[in-house]
Amino acid sequence: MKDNLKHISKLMSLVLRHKPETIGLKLDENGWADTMKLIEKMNSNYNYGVDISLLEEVVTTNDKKRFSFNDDKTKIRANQGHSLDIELNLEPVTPPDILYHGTAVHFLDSILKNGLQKQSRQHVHLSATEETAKAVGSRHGKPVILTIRAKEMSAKGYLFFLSANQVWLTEQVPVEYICRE
Ligand code: HQG
Repeated sequence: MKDNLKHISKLMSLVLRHKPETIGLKLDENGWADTMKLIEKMNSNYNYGVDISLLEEVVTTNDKKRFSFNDDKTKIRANQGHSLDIELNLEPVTPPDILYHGTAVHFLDSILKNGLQKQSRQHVHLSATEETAKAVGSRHGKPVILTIRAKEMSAKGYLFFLSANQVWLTEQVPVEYICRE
């Protein structure tokens, strides 16, 4: 991704997931920002020269498809990863038998004692592939991939959601459903 697009994307992750107040932006209860307001507030705080076509480029070229517009592009939001208390309004979906969670070795003791907790985010994030899980885990240190018996969890009543960018989300994963590869 071009440098400028990367800066814009990072700023959007910050304001659309965690701290809209950094640029004086407000999100609605479903995490949507007014597209024009976002452009105006980014430009009044940073010199990235954002306009609608740059924003469209970020949305379509973003490596993890982190953001979506609504149908008429008047609103924009992050697809997942929020620490803000917003309601994404996703429908529960039955997961595949197995999902993966990538983490770092230094978290293992705690995870195998307490299960996977959502920490500062709104959900625990799970991946459909080991490859993605490894990349997620590597962000925190030496990666380790955990196998989650998702279908069994779902049969016991735990809810799973699939974000618009194909990240699996759930409230927590108790220890008994976690295997170390
Ligand atoms: C760990 C990125 C100790 C958990 C990625 C993780 C993802 C525990 C860390 C998205 C624990 C939280 C989310 C416990 C969980 N004890 N550690 N009981 N339970 N943990 O960043 O899943 O690039 O909040 O294993 O691709 O790493 O931002 O979650 O290591 O989809 O778009 O606590 O962020 O996407 O870290 O990553 P995070 P995550 P973006």
